[in-house]
Amino acid sequence: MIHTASRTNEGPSFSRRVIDLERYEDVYVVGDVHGCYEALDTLLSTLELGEDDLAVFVGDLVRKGPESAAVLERIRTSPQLLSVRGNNEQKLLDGEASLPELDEADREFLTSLPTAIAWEDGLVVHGGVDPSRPLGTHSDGDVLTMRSPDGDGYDGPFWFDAYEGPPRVFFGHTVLEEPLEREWVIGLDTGCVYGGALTAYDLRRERFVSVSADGYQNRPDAKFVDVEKR
Ligand SMILES: [Mn+2]
Repeated sequence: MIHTASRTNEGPSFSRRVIDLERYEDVYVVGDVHGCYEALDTLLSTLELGEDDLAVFVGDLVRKGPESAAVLERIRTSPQLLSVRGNNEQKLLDGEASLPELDEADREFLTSLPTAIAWEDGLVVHGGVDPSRPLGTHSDGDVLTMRSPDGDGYDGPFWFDAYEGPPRVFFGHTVLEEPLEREWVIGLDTGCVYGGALTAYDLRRERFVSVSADGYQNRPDAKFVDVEKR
């Protein structure tokens, strides 16, 4: 009889890579890039990552902006850069969208992306988690697309207004006017592809590092969430 590892008793039912943060010096978590290679390059230059540093991306590396292939190549060839899967990577994998410029190495990289990257008291996912349910009950699809537990719209209520960890969740997917820093949530999608900023959270110094970005798509103001005004 072949014994396969059961996931039921070993944590959440979504795919997860666990890392040991003590292995790294500086650690950053970075918001949605969406093919904005220039902004990515500027941010990485600003962070000055050394061999012992790490940056984890919240997914949505691709689509909407002009240089998805360059973004993927940069991330997959840099040992200091890791990413979770976003809903836009999932759309490519599911055949719901296509980017003809991607090559076989890009596709293998997309397939390899976990839904979550976790450490002792932190969790990086693209969308978020439903505050009304235990983490272990979430599927890959749940954490990829969570915005409001009641739907995918921008009308709220948003999951991150009700969530009380642990773990602290680092997320993108919902475009924010400003990065969000609360005890249990760090929101990082500041809409670089819409002319906002590309944002990193510096875990060691507990501060944001943002670079401004050229916009490639228009977005109505109502779809930038202004957390302070709600
Ligand atoms: Mn996105």
